[in-house]
Amino acid sequence: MEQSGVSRRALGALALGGAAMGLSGCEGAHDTDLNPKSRQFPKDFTWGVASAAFQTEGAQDVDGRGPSVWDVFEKVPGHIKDGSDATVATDSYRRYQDDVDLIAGAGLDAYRFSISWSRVLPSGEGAVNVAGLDHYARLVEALLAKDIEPYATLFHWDLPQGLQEKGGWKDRDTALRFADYARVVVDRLGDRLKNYIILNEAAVHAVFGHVLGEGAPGLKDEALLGPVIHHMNLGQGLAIQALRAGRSDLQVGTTMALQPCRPAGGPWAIWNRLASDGLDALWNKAWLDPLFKGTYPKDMDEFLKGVVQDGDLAITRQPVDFLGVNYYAPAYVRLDLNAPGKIAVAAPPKGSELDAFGRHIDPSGLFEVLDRVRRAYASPKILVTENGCSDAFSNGPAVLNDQFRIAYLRRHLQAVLAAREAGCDVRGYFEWTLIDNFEWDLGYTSKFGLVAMDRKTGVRTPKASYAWFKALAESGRLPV
Ligand code: IFM
Repeated sequence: MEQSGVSRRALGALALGGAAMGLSGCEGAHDTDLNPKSRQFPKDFTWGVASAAFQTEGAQDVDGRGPSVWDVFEKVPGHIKDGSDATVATDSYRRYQDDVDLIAGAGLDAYRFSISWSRVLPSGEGAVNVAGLDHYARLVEALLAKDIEPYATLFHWDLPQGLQEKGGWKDRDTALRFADYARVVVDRLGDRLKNYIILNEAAVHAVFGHVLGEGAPGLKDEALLGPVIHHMNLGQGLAIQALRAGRSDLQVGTTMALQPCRPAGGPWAIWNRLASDGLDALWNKAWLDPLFKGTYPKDMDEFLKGVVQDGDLAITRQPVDFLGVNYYAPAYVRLDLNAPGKIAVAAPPKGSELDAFGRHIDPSGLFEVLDRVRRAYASPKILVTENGCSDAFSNGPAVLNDQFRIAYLRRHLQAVLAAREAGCDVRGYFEWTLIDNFEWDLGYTSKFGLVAMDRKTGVRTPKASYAWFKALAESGRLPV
């Protein structure tokens, strides 16, 4: 996948069926930057950084944690680009206080981390592992002690392997087990942990884990798509209900990887539009519509045949306190009759500015998804729960004077300001990520952090972007 340049990271997009994917250029790069009238964020705007358990914690066999699908996937030769694994990662299970000190040192208001389901319930269901929950209680307390608001994601792709072996998200039962897990978390932590993000980028887990085989559980079966999508949506609805039943004082939301889907131009533009609409349905609407409207887009009918039961859509439709939006780049799409779903990835327009992954750097795409959510879903409160960029792939040390990252963040934050001026209710921004960590199938070759880490010693070194982000969070003023 990596050589063909059509992986998630290469284009920030997807195709159904890797083998059939190819590249074709989109016509005409356009102006990507936005010019907000004001460069000042409001005083109560939330500034944070985001992370995920599997990418940071390490300590996989410590204190009774059970294996997740990613523990199994990372051990298969060839799955991880540099042959590495996440057994140590940023060692954050042990060094969480160092992380908290860095977050406090940057003057940030919030930390988004994820809870490892298999630390809490080692086989995904049944007996609770108190030692696992204790870790998150310690982390939450350490954050609160420094006036940092914890935001916990309940599912960031690390399904307990025990549940995968029973069918995983393909099966309805996993949705019910997910709600049980949410209940366990809120019972133990709900008195201190007030902000919950139910799912992280469920589209990525559904497509890359179940159709393209590039992420755990490593399956390549297009028929799984409908059941996995629906059971994740159902599990999300049930988990929201479980949290709300547990306590009435929580802020509950969910995070989606929203991407504008843009058709490749040229003589096939009309057909490419069909493919890009198909991708939009699958990638964006199949998650937004069930949550906000209790419906699925028409294009999902084929995939969902026989999956949705009576009453399910009343469960998927839940009031949320905020929507988390993760944005990196738009997706360019073309029709390919040989590709499953007839959807294939196209290259960004000629002349586009590309990031280290070859993805189009396009802050206007962030404006576009924020404004779309405002218009189509009754303007919910929004948190940008991830945005950021990587160094060029390398096994070597991180770039400490990371001016390219500062420019990327500045330009995307201009888009956030412009979206606010257009009426989008964006209340916060979480940069991805605090420390260079285990970037899934890319191992440690891809570095997104504001802070570098020496993997031999664990020593953390802030980059130029850390100081830049600190100045921004403290003043709320975006430099030109
Ligand atoms: O590292 C990932 C994260 O886990 C989910 N969103 C995208 C990030 C960068 O690829």
